[in-house]
Amino acid sequence: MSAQSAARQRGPEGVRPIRTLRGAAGAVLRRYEIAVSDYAAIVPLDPRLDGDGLRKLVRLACLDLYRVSWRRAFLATDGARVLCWYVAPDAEAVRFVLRQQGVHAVVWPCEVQGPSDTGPAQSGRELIVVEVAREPALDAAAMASRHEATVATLGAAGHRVVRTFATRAGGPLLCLVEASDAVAVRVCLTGAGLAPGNVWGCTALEPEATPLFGATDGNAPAATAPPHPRVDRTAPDASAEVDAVIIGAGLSGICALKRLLDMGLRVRLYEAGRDVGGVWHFNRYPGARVDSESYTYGFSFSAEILAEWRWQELFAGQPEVAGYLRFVVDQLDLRRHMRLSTRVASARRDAIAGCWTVETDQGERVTARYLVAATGVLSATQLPDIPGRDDFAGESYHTARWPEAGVELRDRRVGVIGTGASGVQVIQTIAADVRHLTVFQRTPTYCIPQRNRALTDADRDAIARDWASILATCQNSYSGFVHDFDPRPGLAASAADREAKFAALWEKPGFAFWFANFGDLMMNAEVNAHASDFLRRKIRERVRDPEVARTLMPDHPFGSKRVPLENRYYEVFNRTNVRLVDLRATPLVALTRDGIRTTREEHPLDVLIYATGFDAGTGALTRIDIRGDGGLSLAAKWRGGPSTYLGMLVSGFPNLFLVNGPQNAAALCNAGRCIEQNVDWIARCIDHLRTRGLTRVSPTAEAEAEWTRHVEEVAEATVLRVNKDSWFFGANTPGKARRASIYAAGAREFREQCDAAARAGYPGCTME
Ligand code: NA7
Repeated sequence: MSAQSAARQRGPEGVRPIRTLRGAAGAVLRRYEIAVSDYAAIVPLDPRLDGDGLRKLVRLACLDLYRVSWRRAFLATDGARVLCWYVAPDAEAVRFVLRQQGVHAVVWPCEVQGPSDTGPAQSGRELIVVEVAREPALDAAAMASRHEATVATLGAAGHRVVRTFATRAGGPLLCLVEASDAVAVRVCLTGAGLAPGNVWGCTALEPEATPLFGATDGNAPAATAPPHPRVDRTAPDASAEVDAVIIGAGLSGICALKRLLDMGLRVRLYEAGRDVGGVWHFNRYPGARVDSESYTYGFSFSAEILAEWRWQELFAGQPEVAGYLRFVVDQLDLRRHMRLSTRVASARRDAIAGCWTVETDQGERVTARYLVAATGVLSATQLPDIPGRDDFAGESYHTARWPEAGVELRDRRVGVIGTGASGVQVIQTIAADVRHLTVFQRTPTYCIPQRNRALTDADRDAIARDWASILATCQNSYSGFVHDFDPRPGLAASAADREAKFAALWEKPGFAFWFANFGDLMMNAEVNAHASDFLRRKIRERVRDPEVARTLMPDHPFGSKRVPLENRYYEVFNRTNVRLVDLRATPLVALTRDGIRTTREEHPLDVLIYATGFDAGTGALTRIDIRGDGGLSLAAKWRGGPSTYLGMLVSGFPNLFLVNGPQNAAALCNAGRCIEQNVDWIARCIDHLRTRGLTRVSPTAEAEAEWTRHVEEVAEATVLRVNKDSWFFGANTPGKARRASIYAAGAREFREQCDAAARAGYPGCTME
């Protein structure tokens, strides 16, 4: 290829194609300038895979590299398996997927070991060699000599090595050799049971009528565009005016974006994080894990996504959930509607123009008719204002702002403040690795066993087969989970039957003990007391020191605070390197240079972890300067506590929609299920306006007051009335007015109320 034609074909990322390859079926695969990081996937070959299917496979397996442009990709098959291999430009890591080994999207830091000639191939003899070594003991010198041997072997066969690189992290041995003429891929994957030097013929890809990996730049020929969608500032939504702005790219924002785009709206989404995922992007602390059965947590609106995503664990860890959300966004090609690393600073309603003006911390300004706040129930972090906080000389981290690079905790003295869901997960995960762990507990919580496990192919087949009924169960349950209350009242059962039921529920995974318990568990204090007593006995059985066990036992009604799911949490307190500090008995006085001082003593620490939660429900909204009609600020309006209509609309703030806002059923709900319900209602409301030529919806002050009263009334009818000392009532945030911010009647009742309002033509709202 001449320099001129190469320049002509340069894509928007400066990608330079090297050459075009033709496969056996006459297909074309464009190749791009060689870069440094590689990605490979080996999956069983499905005989039904045709050209489109293979392309989809490539795209699927690539998704974890969405942030980078693809430089090359190809497929090879030995007749039973398919190998997909991609080359991408980020040099810090080797990423690969080995689905057969149950390893998914592993990212290992790597070191460049060999020459680094990034120039385009001049002849047909160059190679790329990637080796990932299994042996953890392999040092740099041994790895280098392994490379030398590989390079020598290849050189003897007449190949010129362009570069090699390797990692010393654990994992199966992977050695990929790209043959210079691209007619074959040699695979040496001993960890996968393949013989070294297997040669698989390349599978041809179809000519690219549509780009192989997604969107192209309109100015460049399709084949030269980076073949995977990127955040593209020149994407079609670059105008200063759109129909809707969405704040947040967590589950809610992604769901809302998809739905509004499907309705034909021009939509712009802003996300403060540098990637999509919302809480799943930020909560990277060790042990972060979803408490919903994974397969019920994701979106249900796309049959393709349901069919293609394979959950690995019954309760997925943070990397898997974050990977799922990236997968969804890329599958749906949503990135070009997003601005990542961009925080919405303000949103002001212009009543005359009938629009919202949104300004970001990046200086962007856009107007939109609709503003959808998908900011999350639990996303605005809370750092307690402890005296001397800045004096501490060690490292401190909030669980929900965990560094992407991770934190070295091994052999260090670590303190954790907080024993809510996040604290429990981090404590049980790190206890065995740290030199000493001090757990600072203010209020003990009832934790129930999560009983996580890997999902098998048989599980996944059964889930796919029964999907319709699983979804129906979730839709019709109290909290959107696969569990639902037993309609029998707890006191109708004999003491022995009650005990037997508690014991059976205890053995079940997830929230069964909470949401499949007796139907009046949350209403009847006596039934609740029996369940609470059962759980306290479990703590006593599991914790050896009776005094420590007593400190871990809550005295509030079960379920009146969010119930953490645990994996051997209580056993942590039998370890000699773990100490539980009861902050009720010995309150926290100050942070010192060397650690934490309580009224009794000083606890020396190297690292302090704040698992101290969030300014729940309203925090993420009031931290943005949102001003409605007449310049009224949302923060000012909610000074006395949140008030909304159905947790989704706010009087005085026309066309502002809250997904899972305060006073919604969402806080106690399986997020994926309730988010879809919220988004569906919002979309239908917008559709209602548009089909009638209307432009504005706002709840009446009366309807809002009525909903607020109803939310309070429901809370008073449950065991929540006994314990308002939680984020359910804003009690965990100093200075915040206490008012119920969750709708305790449950997701099913909530949906029925929402649907009734929509069917009746939104009687609680004015529409113009
Ligand atoms: P939570 O559930 O709000 O837990 C926060 C914990 O931090 C809780 O144990 C608090 O004790 C404790 N805390 C907060 N401030 C302090 C101070 N100043 N001193 C001592 N202890 C303190 O947040 P999580 O992140 O664990 O979980 C939030 C949600 O994320 C969870 O519900 C899941 O849905 C996912 P307290 O109970 O207030 O006495």
